Amino acid sequence: MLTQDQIDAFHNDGFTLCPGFLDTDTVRGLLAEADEVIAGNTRAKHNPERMEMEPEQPPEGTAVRRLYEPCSYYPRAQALAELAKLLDNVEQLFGPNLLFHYSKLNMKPAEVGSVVEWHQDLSYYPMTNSDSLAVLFYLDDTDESNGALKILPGAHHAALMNHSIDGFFQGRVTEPVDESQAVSLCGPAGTAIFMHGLAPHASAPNASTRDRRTLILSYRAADAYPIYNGPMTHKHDLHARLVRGVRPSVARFNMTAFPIPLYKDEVASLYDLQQRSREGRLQG
Ligand SMILES: O=C(O)CCC(=O)C(=O)O
Repeated sequence: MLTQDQIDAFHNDGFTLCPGFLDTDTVRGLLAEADEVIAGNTRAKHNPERMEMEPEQPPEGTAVRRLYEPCSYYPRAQALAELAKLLDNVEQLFGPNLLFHYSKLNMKPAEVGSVVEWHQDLSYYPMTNSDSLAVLFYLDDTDESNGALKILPGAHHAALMNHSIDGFFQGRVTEPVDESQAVSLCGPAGTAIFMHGLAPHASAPNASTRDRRTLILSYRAADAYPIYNGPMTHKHDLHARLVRGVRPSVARFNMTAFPIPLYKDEVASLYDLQQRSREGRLQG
């Protein structure tokens, strides 16, 4: 179970760190499963619904940027999503009725792993309430040199930061971020980070010679209903499923306003969106 200090840290700072959450065998199993999925894929030939490749490589390059929805498609990751110990922890934070929301495995491969710019997860999928979190499992020893997660402690208490320009969603914070307030979350393989959906976070490219694979599972309170925003709402909720308790028939609200992300064009992913934003292609 999470200790009271960990629960307090989650509520006060927007995150809590649990080193040793996964044992070595579980980490090895999850990595072996990912290796099997990735084997034989190249930038030129892969299924874009299951994985996204690093763009800065030749067509025969094999560096994967992200696996999509491992907890829906692959048995070891799926078992993790329903692990009682994990759900017990999420229940300590958000109560007995819980939805699994989505999953991804960010590969951040050695020497090429892409940047993730500052953003808040909930800016992508507005909900009636903000009881949403991501659990990030480091599958490699992680420190600043291979792209540890950076976070702004306590910033989840404030209103959602601006993620738009000219009314169009950019997928990244567009107001100044005071990086001097950021902390880097480092830890050995097996560390779990429980991160609130409103916590601003980012990570640098991986310039090191060591991979930084991170399996990310998102959960939310079952009374957090999506605010309808066209096809992206459906896309973001495709893998949602009840994993504990019941689905209340009444949506709970805990915010007075929620910015709606207005997409300029169809985008493949956060990376794609942030890249287009950097290039100034998402403005009015
Ligand atoms: O992989 C990372 O460092 C951050 C992941 C993240 O924020 C995301 O995929 O939304």
